[in-house]
Amino acid sequence: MSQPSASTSPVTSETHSASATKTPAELKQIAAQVRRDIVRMVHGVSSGHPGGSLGCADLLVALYFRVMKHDPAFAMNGEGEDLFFLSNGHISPVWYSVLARSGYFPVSELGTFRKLNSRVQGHPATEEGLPGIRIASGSLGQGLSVAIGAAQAKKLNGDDRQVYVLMGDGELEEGQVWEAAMYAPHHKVDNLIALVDRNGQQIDGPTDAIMNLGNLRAKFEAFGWKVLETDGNDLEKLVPTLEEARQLSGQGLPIMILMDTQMGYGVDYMMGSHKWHGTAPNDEQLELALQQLLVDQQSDY
Ligand SMILES: Cc1ncc(C[n+]2csc(CCOP(=O)(O)OP(=O)(O)O)c2C)c(N)n1
Ligand SMILES: [Mg+2]
Repeated sequence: MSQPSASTSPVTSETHSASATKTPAELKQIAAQVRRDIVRMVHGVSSGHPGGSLGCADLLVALYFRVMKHDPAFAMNGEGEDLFFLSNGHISPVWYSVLARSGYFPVSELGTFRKLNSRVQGHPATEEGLPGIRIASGSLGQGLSVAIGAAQAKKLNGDDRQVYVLMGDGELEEGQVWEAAMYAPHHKVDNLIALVDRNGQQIDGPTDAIMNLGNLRAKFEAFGWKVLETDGNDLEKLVPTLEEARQLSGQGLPIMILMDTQMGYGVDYMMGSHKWHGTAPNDEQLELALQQLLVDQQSDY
């Protein structure tokens, strides 16, 4: 199954800036490779969270390969760069893959996912010094608060770049999210672009059944946010929405993007149910997934 190293792949290490001009077709290819990484990582250790990871692959690829200004040389303070925080830390496979394929650390390190002494643990953490990671996450509900703090620090430092944070929809059931949601508009944190992975699923079932989130647009608008909605699995819609959000920043309001996705997107038998929130595919299921995730120039680690 081993393929040529990442250096021969179209998915190469380079410094990405907001001016990068990868087309949606190129981003799609990278996203398919990232999805291959995700299913192989969780299969390799029979654990982890493929569902949300697959659903958010298009977003993370769009951010790191097109929208964000960032430097894989990685400086913890991120001065002069856009910052990304993954609040729903359980979908670490997608983030690790995108970071590795952006040049933050060797793609081969993905093969150590969830293993003893690996830097690539089940939930992102900072103590191992993995480039790209600025906070430990996985305890749901905290990322929006952290991102607000980072955004305010940028303002105090005269740094005009943006802060992005991704949350799960089930994660919105955490009370801390709403305290942060109230704080950001009051303090005019308008260099913040928050995103919700609205896949309608959480660990135990559909969000509607577990605790209905109601009308999220109305709720965030009532709290004073500028709200955009988009299809998180259609790069032709997602990229323009991310660009619109950037245009809208700096106008006094924090920005919320409600992003409709499908848990497990790209692997047919994983879509449409919460079952694959935290279940790894077996050997046969992995092969089936890889057959559906085709890439022109495959570069599996
Ligand atoms: C504070 C806290 N409570 C519970 C959990 C366990 N947990 C991990 S993922 C998850 C479901 C979250 O749902 P969602 O944010 O929609 O993520 P998805 O299932 O869509 O990936 C739960 C309850 C946790 N990680 N942190
Ligand atoms: Mg969800």
